[in-house]
Amino acid sequence: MSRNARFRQQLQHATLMHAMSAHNPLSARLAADAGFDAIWGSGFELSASYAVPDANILSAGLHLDMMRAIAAVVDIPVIADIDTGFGNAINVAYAVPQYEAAGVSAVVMEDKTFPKDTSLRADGRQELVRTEEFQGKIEAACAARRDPDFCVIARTEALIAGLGQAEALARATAYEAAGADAILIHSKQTTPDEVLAFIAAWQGRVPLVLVPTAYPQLREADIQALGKVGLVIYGNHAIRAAVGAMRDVFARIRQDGGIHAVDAALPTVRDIIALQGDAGMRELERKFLR
Ligand code: SPV
Ligand code: MG
Repeated sequence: MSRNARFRQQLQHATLMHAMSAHNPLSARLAADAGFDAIWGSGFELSASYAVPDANILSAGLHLDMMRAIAAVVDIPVIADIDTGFGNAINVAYAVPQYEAAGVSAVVMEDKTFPKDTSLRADGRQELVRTEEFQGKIEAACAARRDPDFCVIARTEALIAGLGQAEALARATAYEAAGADAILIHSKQTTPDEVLAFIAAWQGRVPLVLVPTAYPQLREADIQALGKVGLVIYGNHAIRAAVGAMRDVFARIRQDGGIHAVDAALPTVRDIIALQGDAGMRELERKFLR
């Protein structure tokens, strides 16, 4: 079964899938090794790794290239965060086949205006496009895919924008009607209450997707028990882990005046060489170098 078909089947049935964010192929490989079901090709993480805001500062091509590089080194599905789709429905129609050709299994597109502002920032600039306009973008994405198993996930930022449950439900319902394969409902409240209220009220047929960054107390077992959620995305834990680890080690080296004290606690150079795919290269050497 293809990677796309596996993703679609798992999203629609069976147990809750979990995706870990990645900002480069190495972080994706570590997430796959840890046992995550899928990779979240996070715009927030990629922006952070370039030290720029998550506000469409980076080009679409740069994100696309990173998704291609990630999909090349992992077997698990890659879910690309295409923000608002880089413009209107026309931009979406051009972007989706490129993501599909890059080896991605799904895109998540959000209903904000382009250029977007990041969702979890306090007092971010959160403006939504008209529901009909976003329906057109979903329809464009669905029409542009070549593999019917490629998934189009619609994300509503209605709760993030403070527009309330009724607007969030109306938008999610309209997005399902436009052909979305799943609905991502995002929230920046520090308790899961508004997301739980949304889930309880959701009457749609397609599964829901959660990104519980702001309400980490909601565990997978609790989400699974709700029955309507097909995917949980851990949106920024790769970059936060990397930043924390680098900050600690860099500070320690300055403090100690050398690398003598930190060395034993770090992954070995041999470990990194293995993560670079050294075994595969040695196999090529054995076969082809004469
Ligand atoms: C991302 O990881 O880029 C996301 C999730 O879109 S969030 O940052 O919570 O908006
Ligand atoms: Mg994003």
